[in-house]
This record gives sequence, structure tokens and C-alpha cells, in this order.
Amino acid sequence: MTTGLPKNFLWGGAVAAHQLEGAWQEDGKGVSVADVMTVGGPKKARTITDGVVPGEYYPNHDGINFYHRYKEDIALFKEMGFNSFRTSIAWTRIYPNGDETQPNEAGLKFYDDLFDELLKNGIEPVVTLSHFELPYHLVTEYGGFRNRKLIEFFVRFATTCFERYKNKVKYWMTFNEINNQANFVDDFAPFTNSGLRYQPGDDREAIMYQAAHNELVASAEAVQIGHAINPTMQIGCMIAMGPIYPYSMNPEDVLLAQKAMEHNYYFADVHVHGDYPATLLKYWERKGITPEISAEDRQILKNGTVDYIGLSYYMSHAVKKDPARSFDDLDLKQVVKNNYLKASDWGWQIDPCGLRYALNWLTDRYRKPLFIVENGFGAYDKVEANGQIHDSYRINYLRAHIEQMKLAVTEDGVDLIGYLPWGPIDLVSAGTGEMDKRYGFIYVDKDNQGEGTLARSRKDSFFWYKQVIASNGENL
Ligand code: P53
Repeated sequence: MTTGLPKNFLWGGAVAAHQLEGAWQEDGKGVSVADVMTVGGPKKARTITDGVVPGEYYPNHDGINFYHRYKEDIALFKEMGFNSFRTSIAWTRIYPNGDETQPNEAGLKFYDDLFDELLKNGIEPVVTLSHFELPYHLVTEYGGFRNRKLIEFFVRFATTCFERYKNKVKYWMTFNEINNQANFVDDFAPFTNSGLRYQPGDDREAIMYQAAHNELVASAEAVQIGHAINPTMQIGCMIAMGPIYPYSMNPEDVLLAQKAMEHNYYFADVHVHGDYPATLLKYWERKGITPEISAEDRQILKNGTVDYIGLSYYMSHAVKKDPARSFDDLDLKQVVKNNYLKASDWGWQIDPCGLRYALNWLTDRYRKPLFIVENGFGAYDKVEANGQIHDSYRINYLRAHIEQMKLAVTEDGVDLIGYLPWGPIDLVSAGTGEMDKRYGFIYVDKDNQGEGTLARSRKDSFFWYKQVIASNGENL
């Protein structure tokens, strides 16, 4: 009987380039979709501007200046005992406009130095290729991923990275939270996932399915190329996993929850099985959605299935069947609050048990190794007069989730590669652009308006997480 987590379990943290590097115009970097989004708030969406508008504040431009301070930050990760660290390669550092044929050497050099620094400190880099940072030029010139040309541009970018870092990086992921855009009624997810800007009258849903298809093909091509470059590479997909529960035992609620899950997770079906599930094909038929999918695309999808499933887990959701609506009517109208759960200040429902459920659900459906590459609690922190930060709420959240993760492994037999909580160092929120929605073990002195010294300091959770790692998850 297994009593604990595997010996070689990966412990660390996860970030994305655009949320912490800053240096948005240094060493030849181009403008990304993250560079044209302003700051929002708990109930205020970020604005997507037409290019960089003078006078607007764009929090990702400077991030927390990780670009120049990564050595200091990696020393702190090492102090916590990290053996792994997930970041992304900013596409715009390598191909500033996205459609060049030659990469930018200064950008490649930065990630060489960053990965070397990690490896020197015994920390294995885990790398996402596309994490909400598409070159903005690909939006204005090509319409984002609705355009098939982007398959070629992404594959070129991925190939350049695989070639360059083939001996430094083993774990890769293609598209971060590719399934966020299932929420196509919103402007944010289709833009950050796929560089889509909608015009009035657009069939948002049809465009989203085309863009997602193009990404799935690009991902599958990249998987094949990566394996050819180095067969030991592990290349995964990355899915935002928030289980959707039925509101009640009413069979209609149960069926609606199943349909909502299928709609959110078909992306993983394609990544893992290499084809589209029948239920989605039937749905497209009913809705008259006809994405362009060639015979060659189908072959690529079949031959480029992923090695593992990377997932983020923050919260769960619930749905209740409205008798006036159909099972196809999934655009959030039938989503309800879960009265058994409390929520964060940003309304994210806290559900540790849902993590065990999610890991089991993914295992049952896919039988692939899983890798938790994001989990965490965005919260306001208070700095005491003596500089300390007592973030017991964060510790409580993480402890409860790690407990459930361990049960999934030890009691349910889930094959889990590692646990990389989100934002081990405070960074710019993807959803709101705020600094004050903090996830870190390490505090960064910077506020929502960009003021602050950028000084780093250790929160209580820093010392707690250190002992968790040292005991391989036993000492919680
Ligand atoms: P923030 C929505 C729902 C779940 C995860 O999110 C999400 C989002 C997008 O906001 O994003 C992931 O910063 C994402 C990270 C992001 C993190 O979750 O909005 O992969 O880039 O920072 C947390 O609190």
C-alpha cells in the first residue's frame, strides 16, 4: 500500500511570462495581447484597447520586473525547496510580431540564462508555450487563431523553442487553459486564448470553435515535432479544471451538468484521444456550426496526442436546469451558486474536495498522468508594522487542497506528476490585472496603480510551504 506521495514528486510553483517579467519592450520584444489590457477590479473587467494607448495604465508592461530580478527570486524559490518551476516563454520575445521567419536571438538568450539559473539551483523548468501572450500583430493582421496561418506561426515558434532548449526542458505544455474560451460570450477568454476580437453580428461561438480547432492542430503538430527532436520530452495539454456539479438529484440537473462538462472538456478529448467526441459533432450539426477541418488535420490530431494532462484547479461550479431552457443552452445562464461552499473576495468558490473529484474524473476519462500546474488562493494581504504577513487563509486553502490531492493519489491511485501552485511570488492577475489579488508565498511591494518599491518579503506561507516540500507533503 502506498502511504504517501511518490519520492520524485515535483514541488514548486507556476507563473506566466507576461504576468511577472515586465521589460515589455526590452531586447526586441514585441507587443503581446497582454500589453493592451488595462487594470480592472473584483467586479470590473479589464479593458482591451486598440493597441497601446498613451495615458492608460497597463500593469503587464512592468510586471514585477522578474526579467531583471529573476536571480534573487530563484534564490527564494530554492530556499523554499522547489525542485521545479513552471513559466512560459513569451512568444513576443522570440518572434516579436509572430510572423517573422527568423527568431530574435536576444529573446532566446534570456530563456537560456533563466533555465540555466534554475538548473544550477536544482530546479527543473516546466514550460508553457502559449500562455495568454500571443503577438498582438497576429490579432490586427490575421484576426488571431481564427486564421489557419497561425498554425504555421505557432509551430515555428514551438519548433524554435524545442530545438533551443531540448536539453534543458523536459516538461512542456502547448496552450494554457485552452478551454477558457468555451465561455465565448465573454470578451476576455477568446482574446487571451486566441487573439479573437469580435465585431457586432459575429457568430462568436462558430469563430471560437474554428480558433480552438486551429490551436488543437497546432498543438498536435508541435507534439510530434517535439518528440522527433527529443523523444524523452513530455508534452502535455493544459486544461482549466473546474468541475461542474448538478444543483440537485433531479435527473435533468445531472444531465445538464454532464453536458456542461462535455462542452468545457472536449478540448482535452481532442488532445488526448486525437478526435472530436460524437456529442460535440451532433451539437455542431444542430447549431449549424461547420468548422473547417481537413482530412490532413484529422491525421495530425491522431498522431499528436499528448503525454500528460496539465491542469489548473481553483474552484468548482454548479448548474440547475431551467425548464424554459434547453440542454444546449450552456452560456452561463443556468449556472448557480453552491450553498455548501464559501467564496474568495473575487467570488471563486473554495472546494478542496472538488480537487479530488477533478483528479478522479480526469483519470477515469483519460487514463493519462496528471500534473497540477496551478492551484491557489487569490487574496488581499496585510503587511504588519513589523513587515510580517500573516496569511493563514492562504495556508488553510493550500493545506486543504494538498490533503485532497494526497487522497487522490494514495486512496484512488491517481498518477500525479507534481503540484505547482500558482504565483509563488505575487504577480499581475490575469483576470483583473490587479497586483492586490495575491497568490504568493513571497510578497511584492507594488499596488494596483503600479506604485511600490518592488521589494520582496517572505509571508508566513513561505515557511509553511518550505516544510511541506521538505516532508514531501507529510507535514501540513
Ligand atoms: P487570476 C479564469 C478562471 C480560472 C483560471 O487567475 C484563470 C482564469 C483567467 O483569469 O486563469 C489562470 O490571475 C491562468 C493564470 C491566472 C490564474 O489562473 O485571474 O492560467 O494566468 O493568473 C489565476 O486570479
